[in-house]
Amino acid sequence: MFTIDKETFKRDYKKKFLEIHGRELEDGNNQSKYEALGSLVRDYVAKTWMNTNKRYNSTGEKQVYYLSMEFLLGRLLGNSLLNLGIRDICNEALSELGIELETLENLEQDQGLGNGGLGRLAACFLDSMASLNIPGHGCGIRYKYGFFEQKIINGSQVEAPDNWLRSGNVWEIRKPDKSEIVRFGGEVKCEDVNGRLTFTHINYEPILAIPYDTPIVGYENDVVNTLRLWSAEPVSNEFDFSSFSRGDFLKAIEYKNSIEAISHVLYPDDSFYEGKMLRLKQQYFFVSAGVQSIIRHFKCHGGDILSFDDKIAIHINDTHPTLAIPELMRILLDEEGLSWVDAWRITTNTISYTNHTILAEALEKWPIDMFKKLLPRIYMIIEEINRRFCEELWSKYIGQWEKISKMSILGDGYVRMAHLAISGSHSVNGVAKLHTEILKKQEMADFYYLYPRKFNNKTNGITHRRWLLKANPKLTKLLCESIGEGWIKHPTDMVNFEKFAYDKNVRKELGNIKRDNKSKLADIVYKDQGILIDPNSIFDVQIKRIHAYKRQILNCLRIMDLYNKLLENPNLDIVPRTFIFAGKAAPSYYLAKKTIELINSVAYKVNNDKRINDKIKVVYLENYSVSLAEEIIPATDLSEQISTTTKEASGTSNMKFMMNGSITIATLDGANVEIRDEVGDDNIVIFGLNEREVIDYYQKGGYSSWDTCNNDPRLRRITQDLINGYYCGDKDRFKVIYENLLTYNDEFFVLKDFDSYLKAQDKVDRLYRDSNKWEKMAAINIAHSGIFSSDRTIMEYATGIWGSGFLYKNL
Ligand code: 26Q
Repeated sequence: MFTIDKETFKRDYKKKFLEIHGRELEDGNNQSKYEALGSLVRDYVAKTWMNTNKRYNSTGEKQVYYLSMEFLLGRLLGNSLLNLGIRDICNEALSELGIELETLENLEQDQGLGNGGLGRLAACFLDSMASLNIPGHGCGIRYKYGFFEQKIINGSQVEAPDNWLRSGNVWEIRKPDKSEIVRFGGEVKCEDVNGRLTFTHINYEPILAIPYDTPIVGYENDVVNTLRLWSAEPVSNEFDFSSFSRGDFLKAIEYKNSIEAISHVLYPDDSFYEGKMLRLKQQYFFVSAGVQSIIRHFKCHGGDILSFDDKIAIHINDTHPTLAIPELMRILLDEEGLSWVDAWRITTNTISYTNHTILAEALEKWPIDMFKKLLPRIYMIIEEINRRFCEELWSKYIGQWEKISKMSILGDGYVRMAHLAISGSHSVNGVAKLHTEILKKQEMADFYYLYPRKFNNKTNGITHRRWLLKANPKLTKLLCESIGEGWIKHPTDMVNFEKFAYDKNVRKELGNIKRDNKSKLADIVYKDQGILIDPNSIFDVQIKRIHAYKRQILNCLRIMDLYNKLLENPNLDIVPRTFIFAGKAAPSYYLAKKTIELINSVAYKVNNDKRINDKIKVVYLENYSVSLAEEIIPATDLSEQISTTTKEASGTSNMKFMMNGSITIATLDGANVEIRDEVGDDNIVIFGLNEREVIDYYQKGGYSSWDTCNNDPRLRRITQDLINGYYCGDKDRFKVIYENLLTYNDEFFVLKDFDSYLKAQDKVDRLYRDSNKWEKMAAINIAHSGIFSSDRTIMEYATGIWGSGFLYKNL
C-alpha cells in the first residue's frame, strides 16, 4: 500500500512546486499551489498505475470496459488523496506549511462531462470497480466543453460555456502513440476474394482519435484503473499547408474545426432524443476508437481472437454506445476474417446493456438516410443483423407481421437503437426493481418474451467514499466511533449502526453534525446570494435536473399554498422551513426553464415579505454540480423524491441523501421503493398515486385535472395566481405552466397528488418537532444505506453480467 510520512511529503511538495513554477512555495498563489499538489499526487499515483497495468497484462484477467457518453466525475484531488490513504497526512503537512487543503481542493474545476444521473452513475462505478479490485475501465469522449454553466439572471436560466480545461487538467495524460483512426462517409466496395465476399471501405474521411487517460484510484488497495477519453483531431496537418499554399487558408481552418467539433461539446439534453448528425458522429467516434483500441491491446498481449469474449466484457451505458455492436462485428468480420456465426457469438457474449429510462421521447432512433451516408459499412452490418433477427422472429411468430415489424431493428425509416442493443447483447438490465419490472411487463415486453434470460435488474448505487467519507467527515467519524471502521470496506455493515438509533447521545451527536453542516451551507448561500437562512429551520431540498416528470412544480405549488396560509395567519404553527432548489434545464426545454422562473419569482416574493416573519425562505442555487451536491446533501433534513410514479427509472440522489441522514418524502417510484423496503414505513414519508393507479389512468383515462382543481379551493387559488400576475407583473409569464396543468390535463398528475403531498408534508412537520424521533429516523436511514453503495451494485454486475472480479479470479 502507498504510504508517505509528513516530512517526506513536505519535501516532495516544495520540490514539485519549484519544478513546475520555477519559484519558491512561499511566493505562489493558491492556484499555483493547487497545481503543484495535483501534479505531485499524480506522480504518487503513477507507479501504482503502471504496476496495475503490468499485473493485468501478465495475469490475463478479464477486463471490463464501461462505454459511456458521459462521465460526471466532479473533482478528483480530494478523492484521490482519500483513496490513496494519505488525505490526513497531506492535510497536516500542508497546514504546517500554512496552507489549507480544503481551499486548494475547492480550486479544482469540476470535471462535468455529464448531464446528471447516468453520467454520475458511470463515475461512481469507476470508483467502485477500482476499489473492489475489478479490472474495469471507462471509455468516453473528452469534451472540450462540459455541461454548460448555469447563471440565474433576473430569475431565468442563462447558459454559458463550461470551459473546464481553461487552466489545464493535471489528471489527464495525452497518449498520441495510442491513437486510432475513425472512418466516416465514403462507400463500400464488395469483392469476391477466393470465394469469400470481402468488403472494403473506400473514399472515407479519416479522423484521428487521440486518447487522454485519467487514473482512477482504488480505495487503499494498490489498484489504479483507467478512464480513457477520446479527442477528435485531423489526421495530419498537411491539408492545412497545401490549402494555405493555394490561398485557401480559411477553408483549411474550417475543415479543422469541423473535425474538432466532434469532441467539442456535451449535448445538454437528458430526456429528449433529437436526431442530430453531430451526436451520431460523437457516438460512432468514441465507440469505434474504443473498440479498436481494446482489440489492439488484446492482440498485442497475445490474445486469441476466438476467445475474446472470455477475456473482455464491454458494457454500454444506455443505447448511446450501441454502435459498439456493429463496430465489433465489423472488425471481427472485415479485419479478423471471422465467419458471421463466430463474430456474432463473440459480440453478443461480450456486450451487455443497461437501460436508464422508460420515457418514450428519450428512445434513440436514427434516420436511415443519414445513418447510411455517415456509416455505410456499419449500416450494411446492421441490415444483416436485422435480416437474421427478423428471420428468427418469423420462425417464432408465424404470420404475426405487425409484431415482427414492431420489433424489427430497422423500421419506419429508422435504426432503432434499443432493439439493436437488446439483440446484440447477452444481458439487458434496468436500474431499480420497479423499473426492470416495467421494462419486462410493458416497454420491452415483446423482447422479454423472446429472450427472458437476458433481462435482469441491477439496482443503482452510489460510492460511499465520495458521498459519505469525503462529503461528510463528521458523520464518518461518528460512524467509526460507534461501529468501528469495517463498514468502509464492507458498507452493508453500516446496519450495525441501527442500535445506536436508540442511544440518546448518538442521536444528539447526529443532530449536532447536521446542524454544523447546515451552518456551513447557510454560509455558502449567504456568500452566493446574500440570502440569510436559518440553520434551525428544516432544510427541505430538491436538487436534480429540471423536468416535468420530476415535478419541481408540485413542490413549488405547495410553497405557494403555504405562503397563502401564512398570509392568512402569520402565526400559523409550523416549523420554519428553508426550501432549497438547484438544477439545470435543457436549454431547449421551455417548460423546464419556465419552472426555474416560477421558483425564482416565488422565492423573490416570499423572501421579501416581512408579514410572514421569516417562517419560510426559498433559495435557488445556481449552477448545480457534483461539488455543490457534496455541500448540500450533508446539510439536508428533507429529501424531495417526488417524481410521478413509474417515471424515474431509479434516482440516485435519494440514496446519497439517506446515507447522510436525511428523511425522504417520496412517491413509490424507482429506487424509492427499495429505500422504503430497507428502512420500513415508519422511517420514510410516502405519498401519491401508486404504479397501478398511474398505469390505469394512462391506459384507461378517467383523470380530469380540471375537476381536481375545481374541487379544491387551494388549487383554484394557486393555479389562478399563475396567470393573474400575482408572482410577477407579466400575466403571460407562467401561462405555459398553467396550460400544462389545466388545458393539457396534467400529464404528470401534479394536481392529483397535491392533496396527498400536503398531508405528507404536514406529517414531516409533526415528525421534525420531536427531535428524538427525527434523529432516530435519520440513524435508521444511515444504517440501512450501505446496500445502496455502488460496491454492492458493481459486485452484482461483475458476478451476474461480466463474469469478472474476485469470484472468478481463482477459477
Ligand atoms: C440522448 C440522445 C440525444 C441527446 C441526449 C441523450 C441523452 C443524454 C443523457 C439521454 C439521456 C441521458 C441521461 C439520462 C439519465 O441520466 N437517466 C437517469 O439515469 C439514472 C442512473 O441510472 C437514473 O437513476 C435516473 O432515474 C435516470 O433518469
